[in-house]
Amino acid sequence: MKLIVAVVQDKDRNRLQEALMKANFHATKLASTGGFLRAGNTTFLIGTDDQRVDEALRLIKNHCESRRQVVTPISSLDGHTDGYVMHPVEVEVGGATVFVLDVEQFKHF
Ligand code: 2BA
Repeated sequence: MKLIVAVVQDKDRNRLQEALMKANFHATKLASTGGFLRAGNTTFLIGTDDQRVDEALRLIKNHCESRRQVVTPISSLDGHTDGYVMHPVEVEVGGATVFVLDVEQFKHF
């Protein structure tokens, strides 16, 4: 069994959730925040059989767009910039950042 951890943009979360449910994947959606943009994004946890990993990755790829964003980054997680002026930068975000992990045990009590 594998655990797929997928960080996606909020704009894509509903489409992806619907597609996962329609294809009978079990998924948990968490509200998350990117460390760089400090903007909200969504993290999906998807537990699935090894044989269905490619299918889940395809769904994620097909339902998550990459977008360009102009942002003024904040230099550290606590927001302290120590007097430095941060300049706006253009970054390409997403479609999705995905990790696939081996699951040692799965229990459902
Ligand atoms: P953020 O950390 O807010 O990053 C948003 C986008 O900003 C990134 O898009 C990337 O294009 C850019 N970026 C991030 N760090 C940068 C840096 N130090 N310098 C220049 N540009 C930078 P994505 O790569 O598509 O990442 C989207 C979101 O996925 C990230 O939001 C973060 O929440 C997550 N993520 C990405 N890589 C990760 C990793 N290795 N571990 C955990 N989460 C990750």
